[in-house]
Amino acid sequence: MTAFQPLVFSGVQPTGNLHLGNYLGAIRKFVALQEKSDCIYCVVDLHSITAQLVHGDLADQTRSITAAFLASGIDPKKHIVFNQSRVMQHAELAWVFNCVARIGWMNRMTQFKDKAGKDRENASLGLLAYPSLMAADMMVYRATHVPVGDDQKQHVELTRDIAQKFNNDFSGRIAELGVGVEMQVGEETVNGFFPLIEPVIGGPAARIMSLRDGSKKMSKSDPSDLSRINLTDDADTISKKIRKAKTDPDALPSEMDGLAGRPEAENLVGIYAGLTDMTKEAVLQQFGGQQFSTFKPALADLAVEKLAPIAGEMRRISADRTYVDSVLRDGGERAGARAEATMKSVREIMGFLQH
Ligand code: AQP
Repeated sequence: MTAFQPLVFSGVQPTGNLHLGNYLGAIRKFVALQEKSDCIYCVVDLHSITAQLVHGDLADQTRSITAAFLASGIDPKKHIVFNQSRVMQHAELAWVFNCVARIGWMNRMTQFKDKAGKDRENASLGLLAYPSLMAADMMVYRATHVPVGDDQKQHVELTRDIAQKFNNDFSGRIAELGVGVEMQVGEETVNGFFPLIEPVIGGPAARIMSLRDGSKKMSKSDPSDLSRINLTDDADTISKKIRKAKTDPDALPSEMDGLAGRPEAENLVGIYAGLTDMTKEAVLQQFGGQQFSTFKPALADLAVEKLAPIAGEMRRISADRTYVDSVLRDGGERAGARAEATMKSVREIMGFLQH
């Protein structure tokens, strides 16, 4: 191979209702990227047990995320949609990466610190090793691009570090077996087995914050339902949540500088921009000088207009459980074949006796 084939991979955990942050930060990008690239989208159920081992409704949550992918416009025939636990090569490569990565690298991950909180000793080993499994998710397909929200940036950088260390540690075997691919690393052209994946992050909605606290990201696991807009919320609920969203008493500014130190105001402007594909600057040009009593209803109408069709489609697709399961089964088979091809080379590179 002379260059890695462009391939997009990303995943979402089945840990609760999808919210506007997941949609604007990730799923909308998934949909846009499928027009020009080969894509694999995964419901990462193995990740969901890192923070909470027992889930009464894991299978239904998995179906619900799948329905959200399909309702948002992901095409499971042209691309691959599946749930992670069907393809055990993810876990196999994660074990290899656990041995490539260093404990210090994992200890530096801010998401681990946030999720483990003060009681770190009591967090699962899986939560600490989560980024290693995430790296394996992408590298088991030798993916080149990953659309994610800003909160995942550090994990993507870690994936590049793991890939680079594997490529360096096994450079001799990779060359000997002829399974490497030429790639540019800084000034140098090197031959490696795993690509250095690029994150696809950006735009005004890369990090949507809680509606109750502009310093915390919108999250499925926030105990307050008022903190997020779920993709399944009805029009009244969306309007109520936006009406109750925390703001300040000042009018919206006309320039970005005027949003400094006003995280809640900036968040609502970012949501409006994300939903309309405008920049925050353009939103401020439109609404600068207006009070939240004017802006909030406009935002609520927009959110309802954009999200209601997805919620309706999700309900329709979710009602056909046989169809949803068949999408995951078919996707799992196709993903499994690709993952096994990578793992066959990995086992050979590492020298595991296989015959
Ligand atoms: N607030 C957000 N703004 C923008 N993007 C976001 N994402 C998550 N929250 C925001 C992006 O959504 C994708 C799927 O996320 P995930 O379910 O795999 O895990 P997460 O990042 O841990 O999301 P949550 O909602 O906060 O879930 P819990 O509460 O279970 O941890 C990712 O691309 C993520 O960046």
